[in-house]
Amino acid sequence: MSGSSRADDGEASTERLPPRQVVTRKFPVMSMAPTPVLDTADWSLTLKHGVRPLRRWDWAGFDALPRQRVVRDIHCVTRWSKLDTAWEGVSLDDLFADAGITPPTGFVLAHSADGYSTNLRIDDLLGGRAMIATRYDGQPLPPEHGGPARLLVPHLYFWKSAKWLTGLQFTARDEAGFWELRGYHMRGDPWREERFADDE
Ligand SMILES: Nc1nc2c(c(=O)[nH]1)N[C@H]1C(S)=C(S)[C@@H](COP(=O)(O)O)O[C@H]1N2
Ligand SMILES: [Mo]
Repeated sequence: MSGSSRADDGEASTERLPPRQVVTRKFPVMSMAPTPVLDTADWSLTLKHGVRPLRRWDWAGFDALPRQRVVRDIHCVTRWSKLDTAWEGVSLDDLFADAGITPPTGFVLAHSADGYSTNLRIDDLLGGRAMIATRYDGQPLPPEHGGPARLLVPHLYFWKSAKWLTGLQFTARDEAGFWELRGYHMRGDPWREERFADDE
C-alpha cells in the first residue's frame, strides 16, 4: 500500500534524520591525512576559473567579509549525523559578491591544504546554502575540524564540506574530487541516499 503518512508509520521521531543515519553527540574527526598545520598569517583563499586566478583573499581580507551564523544538522556518509551544529563564516553568495563575479560555470572544485578536493554544483553553494566557516560553537574552528577555514555545505553528505580550504576553482564540467574519484557520488544528497556513484 502506498500512501501511508509519516504520522502513521511510527517514525515521527526520526523524520529529521536522512535514511539510515544515526545521531551522535560526539564530533568525530574524519580525515584522509594528518591535520595540516596552518597559520592564518600564511593562509590564503584563491578563486580561479580553470587555471585563471580571479581573486585571492589573505586572512585579514577574508576576515573582513560579512559574516553569517547558522545552526544546521550535518550528515556523514559513514552514517553518523550531528544535530544543531552552530557555525559562523562567510556565505558563498557574499564571497562571490566581494569578488565582483557571477559564477562563470555551473561547477566548483574545492581544494584543501591536505591535497583533498571535492566537487560541488553552483546551485548547492548559493542562496545561503553554503559557507566558509571559521568558527564552530562560538570558538575558532579547531584544526582537526578544518581550521582556520572550511567549507560547510550541510544539506549534502559531510565529505563535501572540505576542511582546510585554500581554493575554489570554477570548472566547465562537473569534475570528480578525492572521494568522487574513489566511487562516491558526484552530488551526495543524504535525503536521496546518494552515497556511491551507482546510487542514481
Ligand atoms: N581537506 C579535507 N576535507 C575533508 C576531509 C578530508 O579528509 N580532508 N574529510 C571529509 C569527510 S569524509 C568528512 S565526513 C568531513 C569530516 O569533518 P570533521 O572531521 O570535522 O567531522 O570532512 C570532509 N572534509
Ligand atoms: Mo566522511
